[in-house]
Amino acid sequence: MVEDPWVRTTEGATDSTMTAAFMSLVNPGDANVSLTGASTSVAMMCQVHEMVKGSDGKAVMQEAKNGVVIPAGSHAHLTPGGFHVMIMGLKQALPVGSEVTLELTFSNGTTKTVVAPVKVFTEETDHYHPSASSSMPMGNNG
Ligand SMILES: [Cu+2]
Repeated sequence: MVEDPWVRTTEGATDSTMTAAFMSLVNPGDANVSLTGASTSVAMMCQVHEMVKGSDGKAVMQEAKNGVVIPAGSHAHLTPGGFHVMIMGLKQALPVGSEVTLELTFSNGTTKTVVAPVKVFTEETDHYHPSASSSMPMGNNG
């Protein structure tokens, strides 16, 4: 189950080709499940990202190869500064008040469609997505 999904607006963003989605994931089952991917019609691609500490002590984000594990009978949170669904290669602006439909893919083969409202996130946006574009393929798409 997915609770409180939201997507960061592109309004005022330094890089309006990408944003991120956040949410809470609840797993009422008796087996661990991972969020492994996502897709949306408003962008070229999505990736599950995690924040890790780089060698210089700064937080950097990278693809979460194993996705976000939602323990059996528990929950996981996608939050600014932690796990998030990176939305890359945006085809349109995402003003506050609009909505993004995301299709989430889980390790047990299920998918779930959620409608996430677009909201403002002002806190530390600058280092939140540092120089991500250098490692991302979308620069080639013009
Ligand atoms: Cu990211």
